[in-house]
Amino acid sequence: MKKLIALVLALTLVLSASSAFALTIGFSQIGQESDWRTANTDNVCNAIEAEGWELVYSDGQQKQENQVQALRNFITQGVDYILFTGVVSTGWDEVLKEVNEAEIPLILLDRIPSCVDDIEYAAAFGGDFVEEGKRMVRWLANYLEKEGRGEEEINIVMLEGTTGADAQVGRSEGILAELENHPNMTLVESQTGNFTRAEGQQVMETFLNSIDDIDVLLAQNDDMALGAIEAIKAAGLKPGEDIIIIGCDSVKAAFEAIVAGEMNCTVECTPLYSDFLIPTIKGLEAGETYGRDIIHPEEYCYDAEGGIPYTEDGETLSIKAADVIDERLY
Ligand code: GYE
Repeated sequence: MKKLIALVLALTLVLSASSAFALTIGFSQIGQESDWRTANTDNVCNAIEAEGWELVYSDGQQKQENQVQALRNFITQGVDYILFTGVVSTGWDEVLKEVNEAEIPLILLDRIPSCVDDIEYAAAFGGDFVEEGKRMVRWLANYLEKEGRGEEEINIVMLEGTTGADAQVGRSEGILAELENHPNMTLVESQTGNFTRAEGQQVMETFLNSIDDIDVLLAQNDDMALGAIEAIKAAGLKPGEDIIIIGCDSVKAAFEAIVAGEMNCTVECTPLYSDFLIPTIKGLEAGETYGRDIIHPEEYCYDAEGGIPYTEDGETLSIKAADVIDERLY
């Protein structure tokens, strides 16, 4: 009898140990460059752990070679799923084909690689970066109109994200395309600030030193806008008044800057993927398929007063940041 109890106990332990890690998920993340990234990492990792799945997390520290190595390690370890977002768009063909050959379901998140049409993936979810760029300029044009400045000559500087990142390429494309519709707006200078506050601040300093009359800053993420605000203050100017500042992401720190009158608008790009990701993995486990569509979340635009159109049809209006700041968790 004792032997039987011991056997049952041992079996229970083995079973509970294996079911505790029913799935092993490898997540190759880009790095920790921004508030957006921190929120994204926390959201994805916490959700996986809350399911009781094993998470193998790798921080690529902005280096493609680190991410390639991480993906190869996931293959060697035989993880059940790979979550992947690439620091730049190109150069993933070979390693993602290796993932395909290993028959590990690949879930593309956030920045979609340029080889997307040549690889197999189980599901894909990320921001519509071209649309986000367009929204930044549409909001600006409608804001200037409301301020009675619709006909004015407007000098714009731009802080770009990491060169070659899907989010940089897409937002630049959207911004440039939409600027074509506004001959009174001139993009006088554009440089990368690598999506970080520190570089946003440095590059804005050089803009301020070399360009006399800056009316608008378009920052391809909020962190760079927040860094630039410091540079603008240090130059004795009033951010949000002397220079109109538009960011992207809609992190809480940007809402705070808007409420303080130091920033004018932030176009949303949500980092919260878990509500998509967890049901998708459960669905895949149950044999469902998701096709090749890249799913974009529903996103908005926030500013000081609300009421400014930013979609192509002109029908959706910006939301007042002060009204939602308490709900923003990141
Ligand atoms: O906008 C930026 C982050 O890829 C959408 O990366 C993401 C971007 C986000 O560093 O803040």
